[in-house]
Amino acid sequence: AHTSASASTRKHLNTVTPDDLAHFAKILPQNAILSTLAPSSLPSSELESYNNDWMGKYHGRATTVLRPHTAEQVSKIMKWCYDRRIGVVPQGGNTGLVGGSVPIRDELVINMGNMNKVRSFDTVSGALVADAGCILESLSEYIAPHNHIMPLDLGAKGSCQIGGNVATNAGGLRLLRYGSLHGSVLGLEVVLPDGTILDNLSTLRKDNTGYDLKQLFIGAEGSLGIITGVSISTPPAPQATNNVILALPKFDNVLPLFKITRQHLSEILSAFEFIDRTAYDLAVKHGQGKGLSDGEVDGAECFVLLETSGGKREHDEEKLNTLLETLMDADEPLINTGVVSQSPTQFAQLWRLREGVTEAVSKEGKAYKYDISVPLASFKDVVDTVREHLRAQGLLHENAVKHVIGYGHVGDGNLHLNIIAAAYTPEIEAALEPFVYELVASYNGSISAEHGLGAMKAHAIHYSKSEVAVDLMKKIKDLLDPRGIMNPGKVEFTPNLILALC
Ligand code: FAD
Ligand code: 2HG
Ligand code: ZN
Repeated sequence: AHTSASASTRKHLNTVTPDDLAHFAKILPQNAILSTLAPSSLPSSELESYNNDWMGKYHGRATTVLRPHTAEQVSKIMKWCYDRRIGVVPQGGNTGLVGGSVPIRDELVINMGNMNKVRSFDTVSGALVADAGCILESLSEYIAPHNHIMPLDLGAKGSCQIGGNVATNAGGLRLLRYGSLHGSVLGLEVVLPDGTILDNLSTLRKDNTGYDLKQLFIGAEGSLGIITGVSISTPPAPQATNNVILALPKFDNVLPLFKITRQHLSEILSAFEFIDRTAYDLAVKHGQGKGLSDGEVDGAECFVLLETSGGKREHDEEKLNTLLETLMDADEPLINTGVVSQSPTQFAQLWRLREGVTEAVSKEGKAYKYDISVPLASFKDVVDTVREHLRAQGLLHENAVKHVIGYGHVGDGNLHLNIIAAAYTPEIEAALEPFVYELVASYNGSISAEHGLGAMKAHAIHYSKSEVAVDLMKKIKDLLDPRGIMNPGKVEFTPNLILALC
């Protein structure tokens, strides 16, 4: 197991006992309580999917998982856990990539999967109010007949929950167009650590009465409370969408390509995503989408997937075609070639190439994931520097690190650096950390652009935030969660006490 936790986490918290279980049985129906403790006595295999993360990197030892149906039930559970000082891990779809959604030890897991009802949808304003456990894709399907879309989209859409999205402030593939959840979330219902329900489920677009409290919980990774309801602004569905995959002879062309693309497409540009050659080859190898023919990828160092979303198909296509002609006709073309999707199926296949990289990577091996914000011009240098560092350490071979790849959201300055290894080992981790964090800090970047800190990076917040900022965060955490029961070991601000467990 590769986890890290503060020593204080372990000392002050109590574990779940059969007496606690008896109390939970007064709050929840029996089928909403999963426990290896008596009297349930389930085999621990029944809790495997709740104790292990998506990557198979982080492993908890929870004895008990609760699956409440209502905010009132969550409130009663939290009140009990507060009084009893039981550590609690809020869990959504468990697709997080930083070890935030599984316990570090045997904390109680509160899984939100049973809270999956849409509460209301306003077809005029587009305000959607839903239980936190609603799956992102189900919400997209719910509002599609009303010609609205969710303001965010990500590869994990089929499993991640809107509450988890908000808790991680997930970015994803539409951020360039619709901005972050700090802008589109209108209100939240949150159960605080002592069981108090903060009902802030407003559907108002404008409300400047005092502090905007919901912002505290967006991206707090379950460290301040459990989100039970989300009110979110959903934009009208675009009338026309197109996408195109472009093969570039060299990385240096990405920046000028981004500039010229923005000039030509302006308001209709809705995504500009980057995939390096190895990431592309892995996506193809593991059956994630179809793009260019073998001949077309020859000589390509990297790829860009761009999407347009606009109001009129002919207008958008004309703009896109003019851009492509300009690119191809230049004296020194920025691209080798490009494929424009010709059908909804091909549109989805091109997107799959980009969205499917994470899945392809997990089929190829065990990934160390660094989700960083660095200047766009340095994307390739970062990937190359880390690869050379691993080579110098003698770790770049089939039995250790197989690939070092880069892909991500160029439009947002967010690079996903993935180091794909045969297995998770202490040697590889020691070679990567703090090396990668120091490298990111040297660019004044962020060690977590969109995935959060979780168990992986809680101790490393100092690489991206000043002492003053961290101190203020600690005060906020202490104010809202004075007993430190919420998601212990993640977003904890006790870096000096961190112990690395391997
Ligand atoms: P979980 O993984 O269950 O939890 C994540 C964190 O939120 C944990 O700390 C947990 O304690 C907390 N949490 C969950 N629910 C609640 C709640 N109701 N109240 C309080 N805290 C809660 N992320 C991106 O930002 N952009 C991407 O493009 C992207 N693509 C991905 C693609 C794939 C294939 C995968 C596997 C992951 C991807 N992710 C991406 C990461 C992940 O999907 C997102 O972070 C997602 O938002 C997590 O949602 P979840 O419901 O699975 O939350
Ligand atoms: C993406 O943009 C996700 O595809 C996942 O944020 C990135 O797996 C990763 O490192
Ligand atoms: Zn991403």
